[in-house]
Amino acid sequence: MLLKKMLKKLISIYILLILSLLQSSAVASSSDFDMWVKKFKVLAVKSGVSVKVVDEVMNNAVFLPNVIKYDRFQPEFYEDTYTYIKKRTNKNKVKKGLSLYNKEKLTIDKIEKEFLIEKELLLALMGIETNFGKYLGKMDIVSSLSTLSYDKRRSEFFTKELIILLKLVDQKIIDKKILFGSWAGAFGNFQFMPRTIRNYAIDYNKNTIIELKKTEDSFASAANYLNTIGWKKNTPCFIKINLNNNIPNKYLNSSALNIKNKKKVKYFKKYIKNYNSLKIDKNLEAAIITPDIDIIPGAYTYAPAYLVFANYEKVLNWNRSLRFALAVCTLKNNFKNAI
Ligand SMILES: [Ca+2]
Repeated sequence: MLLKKMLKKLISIYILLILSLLQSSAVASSSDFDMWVKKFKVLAVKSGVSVKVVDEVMNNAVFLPNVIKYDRFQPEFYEDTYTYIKKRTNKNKVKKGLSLYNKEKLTIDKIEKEFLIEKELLLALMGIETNFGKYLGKMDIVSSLSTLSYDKRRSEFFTKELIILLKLVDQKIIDKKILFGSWAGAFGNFQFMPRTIRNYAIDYNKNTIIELKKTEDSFASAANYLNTIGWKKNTPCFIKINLNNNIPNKYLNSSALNIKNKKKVKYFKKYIKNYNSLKIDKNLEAAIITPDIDIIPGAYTYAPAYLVFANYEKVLNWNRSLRFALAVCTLKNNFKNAI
């Protein structure tokens, strides 16, 4: 009995100890975050943001544990390319995009002409980024950027993004009251990070403020971005090919970071089974991608395979993912057949 009592006592002491430790670490981490906010405010003012805006915006910043969770445990990507593309470019998506286009036809057509960017591409990007404005994200992006700047993993990158965001608020380019977006700080119909807003976003309807959740400003900003980075209207993005297995490995790209070994299409003739039926200018420069090789265990090495062109790399510029760019250009083609 005595032993049992002692054991009980020991357990309760142990639990108390654990609880107090947990509590003190929670207190420590929140005061650490407050310390970080203080230091960050000094840095922001030094970088040229007004004291007033730094205070107004940063006084509401809180540490969001979920943001760290999303950052650490981004679900590993096991979908093969076909599944990924099929899910994101289906008939429903086209239907939804068409209904938006029919409502906003005048604005979207005008933007297409002015920036030389196909409306189908703009619709495809918006459809894949936010399902036409349905998933804009509900996170307070000042707090998500603050959490990621406070966190060690990519602190430098997110600190810069946060300072850019404060400057945009300070210059009254964007409204601090509507800063809700993704857990990683992306914002609006096309999910722009602060740096993208600064570099490419425009106040298309000239009401002195950039509204990236509204059609006029968001479509014009996306079109301006694509035009500035060099998207060429009416030139191809990618074409599917069937490879012979005599293709040297060095020509197979499976990383979106750096597309290597570009040649004229005709150079690849001996490696492509369906070469003669490719409806494409054979003098165009292209590279070969095989996106499933590194990700899907046991994937058949040479399928699926695609020839990708300069435009494809512009979409990678927007988002470094081979599958994302394939899905965007596929959805673009689906719109082309439907509009
Ligand atoms: Ca505006």
